Amino acid sequence: MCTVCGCGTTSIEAGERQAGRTETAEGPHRHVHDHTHPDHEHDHRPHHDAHGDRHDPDGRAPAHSQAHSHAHSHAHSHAHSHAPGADVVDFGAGLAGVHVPGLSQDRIVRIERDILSKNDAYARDNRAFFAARGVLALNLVSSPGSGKTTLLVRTIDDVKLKFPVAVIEGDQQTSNDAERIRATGAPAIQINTGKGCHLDAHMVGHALETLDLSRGGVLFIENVGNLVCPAAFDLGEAHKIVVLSVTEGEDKPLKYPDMFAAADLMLLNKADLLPHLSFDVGACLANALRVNPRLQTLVVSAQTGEGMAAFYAWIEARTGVAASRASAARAG
Ligand SMILES: Nc1nc2c(ncn2[C@@H]2O[C@H](COP(=O)(O)OP(=O)(O)OP(=O)(O)O)[C@@H](O)[C@H]2O)c(=O)[nH]1
Ligand SMILES: [Zn+2]
Ligand SMILES: [Zn+2]
Repeated sequence: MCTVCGCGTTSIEAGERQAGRTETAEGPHRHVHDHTHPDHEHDHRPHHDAHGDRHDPDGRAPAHSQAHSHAHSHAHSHAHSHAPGADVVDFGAGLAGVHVPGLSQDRIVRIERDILSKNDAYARDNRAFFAARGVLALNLVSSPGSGKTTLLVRTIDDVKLKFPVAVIEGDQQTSNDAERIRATGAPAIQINTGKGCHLDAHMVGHALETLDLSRGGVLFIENVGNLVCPAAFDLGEAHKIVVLSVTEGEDKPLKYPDMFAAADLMLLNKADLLPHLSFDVGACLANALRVNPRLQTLVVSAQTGEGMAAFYAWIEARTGVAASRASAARAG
């Protein structure tokens, strides 16, 4: 979890901000704060202080302004189990399910609850924003390199005449993926998370302020390549889609169960490579269903297009639902 990772140096790409369109804020929440814009410097604090809403950049305490040292001795208890002679040392066995040096399990649970409840409030705003516009938001999660961007590029090329598509790209650094998406003609905005290992709902809310999002379209959110942390963060999406590639091993759903439990659809990608591997598709799907019996699964190749039509049908069925919800909301 991100109490471990120390996330918090996010910057939302300024290149997409149009000249003269500073904070026109079509997005679900309007507030500004200290994130970096590559092309200019400004201090948002007066506005930020003025609106007084829940907002705490990164959810972390202010940094100390002066270096200091303090020597102390302390006793601490360990929340991991390693019975003498056992061949497993389990750091996930405690109350918090995670180990953070220097923090007790109770404290981790409290911090995590606080971070997640703030996130959930932003996610609700995002969800309301999508609902009002009939936008279907899909959050793509996976380990690095499973093929998310390749899959998105092919998907956009194949569906863009049927419905409008926009993309939010999450990466620790670089705008490479957003550029690959823009080459398809679809609007894309990059969120760089710096040291952060996942997108959160607050970051997505800011990206929505500048993204050119059409009513009734599909918003793909490509999360940071990481099979762990993005599972915990609701972005306001309709569905998480986990992309697993056949080069990663069929036991990934068992090793990283949270992600497969959080997803509604699994795309097993790079199927074109199966003739060269000893990967057991049946075993992989069975493992995924053990973790999440409701998970839908499709075997695809983003490279050859195999299986992709079924994915487009899955999306299209859901765009209809999003659109009819939006018109029902307008009517009633
Ligand atoms: N053979 C094969 N290669 C693929 C397929 N999909 C993606 N790749 C390759 O896998 C590599 C990683 O693909 P990306 O689309 O960049 O993966 P990603 O999930 O977006 O990566 P991150 O954003 O870094 O997490 C690239 O070399 C792709 O060409 C596929 O279906 N088959
Ligand atoms: Zn993390
Ligand atoms: Zn903010």
